[in-house]
Amino acid sequence: MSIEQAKEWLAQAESVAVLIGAGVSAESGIPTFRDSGGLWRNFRPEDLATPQAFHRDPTLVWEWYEWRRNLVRNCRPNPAHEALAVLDAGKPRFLLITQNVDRLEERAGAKRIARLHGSIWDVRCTACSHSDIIYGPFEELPPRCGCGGILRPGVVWFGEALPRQQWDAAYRAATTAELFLVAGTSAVVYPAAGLVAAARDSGARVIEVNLEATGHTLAAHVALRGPAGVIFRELAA
Ligand code: BV8
Ligand code: ZN
Repeated sequence: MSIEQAKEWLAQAESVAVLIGAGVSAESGIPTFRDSGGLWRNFRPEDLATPQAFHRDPTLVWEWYEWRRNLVRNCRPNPAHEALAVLDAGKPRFLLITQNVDRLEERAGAKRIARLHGSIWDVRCTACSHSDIIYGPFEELPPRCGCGGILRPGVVWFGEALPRQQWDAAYRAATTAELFLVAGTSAVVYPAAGLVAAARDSGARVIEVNLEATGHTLAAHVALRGPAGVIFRELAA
């Protein structure tokens, strides 16, 4: 089984679902969560990406997110994002299911996206229902709402439910697609990681794109080893 087999399946498929993680944004210069070096000052996401951490120290959590926002703001979509946008434009049924919060998929032109873990540009007030999209750097951390309440990042933290509509669309696509691609994700975080087995159990052909073997590799029919930007460019060629 190789890239040729993957290209053939991709050409044949009328319905394609793709699950991506931080590895797909790595070639844009955004560090992943669990690769060597971790994302930030050796904190684990499980320690910072939680409502408890935010409640305990909103400034520390915001320093992490502001650091990432400044990084992402200066990054560009890479060939993997661009190839996924081409795939989206060319398939009758397609859904790009992302765990990433950088919105680089959208900047590359992808249209049919299910955003499972929110967006690093979204903010939500912890006191009133105000929510907003703010791209610029904040004057002060933690940023405040007009009502005086503290704003939180509009992302899904550990222990928080995924946005219902996004999850339902992702689950429906994963369990009805002929072809399911899973790329740049370490298969650690649920329920997103569960989509791979759900797709496989529903009869989809499963292709994994990753630098190394992961918990998804056994469920994949084809495992393509290498950087997502290189492999997706080849697949879309
Ligand atoms: C939920 C926030 C229920 C946004 C993230 C005990 C207590 C509480 C919960 C749990 C528990 N045990 C399990 C859980 C469930 C928990 C979970 O899964 N925990 C894990 C750690 C065990 N999940 C949750 O809590 C979820 N919510 O279950 O709610 C519920 C239901 C109803 C009502 C209330 C509650 C919420 C999960 C979302 C957490 N938020 N982030 C942000 O700041 O970004 S998760 C975080 O990890 C990011 O979103 C990231 O996307 C995600 C997954 O990481 P990956 O994307 O896979 O990145 P990683 O670095 O791990 O891997 C990179 C991969 O890329 C590697 O494989 C590498 O080889 C590869 N790679 C690198 N470079 C390249 C490459 N591949 C190709 N090319 C390259 N160039
Ligand atoms: Zn408010």
